[in-house]
Amino acid sequence: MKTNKVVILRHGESEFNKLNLFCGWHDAPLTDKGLEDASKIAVAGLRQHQMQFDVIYTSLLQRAHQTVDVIRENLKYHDVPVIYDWRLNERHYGNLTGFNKRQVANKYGEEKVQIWRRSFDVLPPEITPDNPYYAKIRNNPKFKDIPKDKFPDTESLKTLMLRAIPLWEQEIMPKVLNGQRVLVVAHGTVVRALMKYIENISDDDIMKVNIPNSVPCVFEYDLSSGQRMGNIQYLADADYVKKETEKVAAIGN
Ligand code: DG2
Repeated sequence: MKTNKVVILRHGESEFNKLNLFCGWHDAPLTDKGLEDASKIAVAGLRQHQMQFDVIYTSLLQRAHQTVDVIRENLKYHDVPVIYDWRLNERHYGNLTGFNKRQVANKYGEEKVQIWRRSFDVLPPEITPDNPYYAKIRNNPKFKDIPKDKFPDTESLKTLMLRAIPLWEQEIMPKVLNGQRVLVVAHGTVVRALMKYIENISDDDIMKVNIPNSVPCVFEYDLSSGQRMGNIQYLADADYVKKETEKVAAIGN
């Protein structure tokens, strides 16, 4: 049976992840730990499983680009083309952008914060011009080609899926089913969106899914039927994946 694998990865720890701030479309860089984990965890997992790629897809955000750069550098993938697409950007966190998750939980309650973070279709409040990150996001030159009517002021998992799944269906999957080896380097909510779609996870069950930084997730397809095979495989130690997933799920300090 001829099969092919596609790998989806959340970037390494960003400055905003470290400070426990809602990040979304703010263009935060990786921390030193994020850079180190991209190499120690992501590269190590890909190397151990002898993963090779023909093309890499990523978002327009630097935390994803830095992760791609570490992978290309360490695995000598300099000739592998990288496709940058805004539809792989993290969900826009609206007016929560830049605020500390714990402080927002203290103000609005943990339940409300978890609904904003993990529900399928509840939108955070729209970003307003007085938000310290409003102008930076609106004027980010990387976003200049995003169609005006598509530029969000807030997004839920549901609205993120409306932009990300067409890219997956129309561009990425045809390549995968054609035998090309594809790596997607994106963000927590984008990985959840793709997983929800691929695994047909219900709107309720997706609330419990959390994605650790720097852990490659592998999905295998039967090329003759186009069907998914087996379970998701995480290319990292199971205890590490569990510990990091729990950290992401928690609101933090
Ligand atoms: C995080 C996700 O996105 O945060 O936007 O703050 O994957 O780009 O670091 P990422 C953010 P949570 O939804 O886990 O709170």
